Amino acid sequence: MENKKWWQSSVVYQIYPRSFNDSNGDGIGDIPGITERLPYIAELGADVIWLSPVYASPNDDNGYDISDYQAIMTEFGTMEEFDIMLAKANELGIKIMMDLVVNHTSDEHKWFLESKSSKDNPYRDYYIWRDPKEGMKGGEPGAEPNNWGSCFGGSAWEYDKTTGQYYLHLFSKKQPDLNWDNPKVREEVFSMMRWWLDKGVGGFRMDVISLISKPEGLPDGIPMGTGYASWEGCATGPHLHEYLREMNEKVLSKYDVITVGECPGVSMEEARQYANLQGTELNMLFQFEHMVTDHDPKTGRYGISKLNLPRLKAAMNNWETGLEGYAWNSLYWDNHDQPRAVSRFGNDSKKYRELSAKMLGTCLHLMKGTPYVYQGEEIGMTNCPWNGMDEINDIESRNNIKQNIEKGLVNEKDVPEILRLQSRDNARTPMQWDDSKNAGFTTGTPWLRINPDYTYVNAKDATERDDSVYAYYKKLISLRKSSELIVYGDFKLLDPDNAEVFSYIRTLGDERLFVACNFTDHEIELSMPGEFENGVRIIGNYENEMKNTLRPYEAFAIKNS
Ligand code: TEU
Ligand code: CA
Repeated sequence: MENKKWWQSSVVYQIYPRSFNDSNGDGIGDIPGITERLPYIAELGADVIWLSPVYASPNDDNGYDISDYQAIMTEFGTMEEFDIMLAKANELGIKIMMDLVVNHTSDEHKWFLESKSSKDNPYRDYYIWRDPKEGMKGGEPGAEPNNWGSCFGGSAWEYDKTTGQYYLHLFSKKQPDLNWDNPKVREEVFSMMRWWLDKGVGGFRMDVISLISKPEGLPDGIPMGTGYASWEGCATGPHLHEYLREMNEKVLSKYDVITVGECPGVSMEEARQYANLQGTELNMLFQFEHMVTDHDPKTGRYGISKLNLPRLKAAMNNWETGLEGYAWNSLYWDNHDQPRAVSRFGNDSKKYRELSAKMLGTCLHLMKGTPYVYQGEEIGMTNCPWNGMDEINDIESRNNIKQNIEKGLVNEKDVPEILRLQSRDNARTPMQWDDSKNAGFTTGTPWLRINPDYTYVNAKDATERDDSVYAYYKKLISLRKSSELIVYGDFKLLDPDNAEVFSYIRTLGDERLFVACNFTDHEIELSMPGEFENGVRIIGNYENEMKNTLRPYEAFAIKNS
């Protein structure tokens, strides 16, 4: 492997600040609360923290709508408290990777307040404004400039009476898209990035970076069941790689940082450019193919989803092999936008929760790429048993389920089940620290419901037991640090059509690793490749080793010598 990079053998831990740890009893997680828990993350063995946005924001999308990139959200604390947290993390050998949200700003950002004030304001072209459709009156249905839909439901265009034009918002109408074709916008972003890097942050996760260049002329897309064209259709416009190369040349190449681009809708061809090994754009990317393998095509995410293991394996295999030799991959089961891994891909019953969480950790962490651990995944946190929409905060769940009901794609009676399966709030229930009131997250009233299983799913219990999911994740993470085979070995999927077992082989020189994971609650006969018969088991989630069978949710890895 030519020019090895530190972030290729790193493990990243993601914090969603609002739900991580509340230090002042207002029911909302904050930066001093993060500082308190840094030793817990260091103990796990993570090298980097991906910090979801902490910037000033009106919280229409919980911080992904930024009103000042160089100020801290009041609820989260002060810039001084951020500096203390940063210094403490760096002292512990943990880099802070900031969340760079520059496809859009908040509509309360000063740039947008200026831009919307008049057509000839110097900031007008910081955003994307268009006239109503030819011959139609602004604001009337169908007058939008094209048929693009917002990720959060409805049209991606909002009519502004003051100037008689529409502005583009691929997310909420309080998140107007920046116009990256404007060099002034690019310079503003680059100087803000330098400001954070000069403070000593360790890199950036780049929010929906695949959307920053839009298709020429903003043409209509292919309408979905909702009547709108998918917002993802904007991915990879004509200037995208030009802008990322410019960002790399002017900013990133001057620092030794980790960067990961969030790229919904990305093709393999494009991905190989985004995360190319020559380092001219970003280090790695988040693709989404494995995140849609359980979706019902009729409803999209917000319907009754169901695990389809062969599809999941094919998606993971596609990216493990498709990037090989061209680009670097990220590895993740969940994040702040996705349901909890153990509920979605494993089994969150009392009997199998820990076993299947360890199986999922084995399956993911022994693949090729940089693994990401989402807060709570390391203790096997589960989806929340929501009763209904009134408990839900997330704008995406609320708007998309409402839209699916209006379009007759789902029934009202299915809403609780859909929420339990797919709401982003499953990942946003407060971190469960111990079995005391409010799971030790806050002494106040938590901003979002706490999962009732906190009495037995919590970090205190997990860090006290050596057979916990946390202890197992620690082993997986330290294995990666001691093995070039795990970091750099190539990946070969075995038995692709098998709907119960996910097995694969890693190879580096004459070193080989066989990984087998049972995704079911029953015992399965396993035909082990001969070369591993006398191999050495390097990790497994059952105490004793059995060679030719996989017990319920059993996972193990065997080295060939
Ligand atoms: O996510 C964009 C995005 O693709 C996600 O919304 C995800 O694909 C979707 O939830 C799937 O249903 C980023 C942030 O991670 C997300 O939290 C923000 O809401 C969004 O961008 C807008 O900034
Ligand atoms: Ca707080």
